Amino acid sequence: MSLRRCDCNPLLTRVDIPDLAPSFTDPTSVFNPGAVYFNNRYSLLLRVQSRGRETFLVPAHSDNGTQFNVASEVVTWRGLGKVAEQIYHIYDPRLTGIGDKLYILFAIDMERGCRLGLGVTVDYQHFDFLGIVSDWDSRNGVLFPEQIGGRYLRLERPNKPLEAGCPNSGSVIVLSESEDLLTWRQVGPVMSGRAHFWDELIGSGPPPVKTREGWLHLYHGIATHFMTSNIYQAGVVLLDLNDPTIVKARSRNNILEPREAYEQVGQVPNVVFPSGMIVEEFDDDGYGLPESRVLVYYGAADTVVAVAETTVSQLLAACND
Ligand code: BMA
Repeated sequence: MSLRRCDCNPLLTRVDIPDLAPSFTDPTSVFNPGAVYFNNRYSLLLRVQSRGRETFLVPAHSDNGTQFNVASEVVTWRGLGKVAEQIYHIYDPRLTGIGDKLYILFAIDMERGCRLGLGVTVDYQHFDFLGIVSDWDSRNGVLFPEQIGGRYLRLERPNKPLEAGCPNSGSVIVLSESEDLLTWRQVGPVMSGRAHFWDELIGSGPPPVKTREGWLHLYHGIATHFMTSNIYQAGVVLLDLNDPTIVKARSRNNILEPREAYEQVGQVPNVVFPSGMIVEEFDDDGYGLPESRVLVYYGAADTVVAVAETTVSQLLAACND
């Protein structure tokens, strides 16, 4: 198997989260973390859900990637007050370092639906809200770590109504571009869900990582079991370095599926949701080294955080399974 769960799993559960009154005490769950190696440490941005079902983002840091200290403060966004409309939840942050800045793309649930929001930090202590950066309903936005052809690029999964009474979701990941990170246009589709198979609905996982072979990208696929239960799994694709709308290879099988009790049982059963990926070694030109250790952080059953380990070359091989 290309992804091996760490013995330490579940990596973080609600008992690892300190009481942070007035935001929360004794929270319900912690899941879907963003992850990055930034300023010489492994850092997560945790999605913590209170018993009031409010959502908070909480930093956590580590020296080795598998033992984390959770900060005793929640992220407060400077500049968020300029949004007049009520925001219900800010969640599923995806982290991308560009130069000395760390950008955070996240989903925002608000009255008009779900939008992508963008934030930035340089020290992982002060967080600035930059704006709502999708005019359309969208989720699972992930920023590329460098400009390509003079443009910033991101992958995202626009949301469409699927069935009456069901939340919006989607089966197409698209590429979008921007000159200034704030105003975005959709360039075109990158990949679609495969009806009847493990990835009927899809959405980006962690931000893509540059390798000599192409952009390595994890995504989640959802098998919709007669619309009664959704099974969230992880897969991997390889996108062309110069034109990431071109899929060079895509795993036929999932590379991680709910098998452990902490993945199968929780507030949303049968979910592995990869949201952070840290490649430890790059060459001088910024390409991930084939033998580099890769840590994949994921939410399990919308209840706990888990981590799995692999290498760049194993993920590349899985693209062609
Ligand atoms: C998706 C998102 C994720 C969540 C998953 C399973 O639509 O809301 O945040 O982990 O559903 O509930």
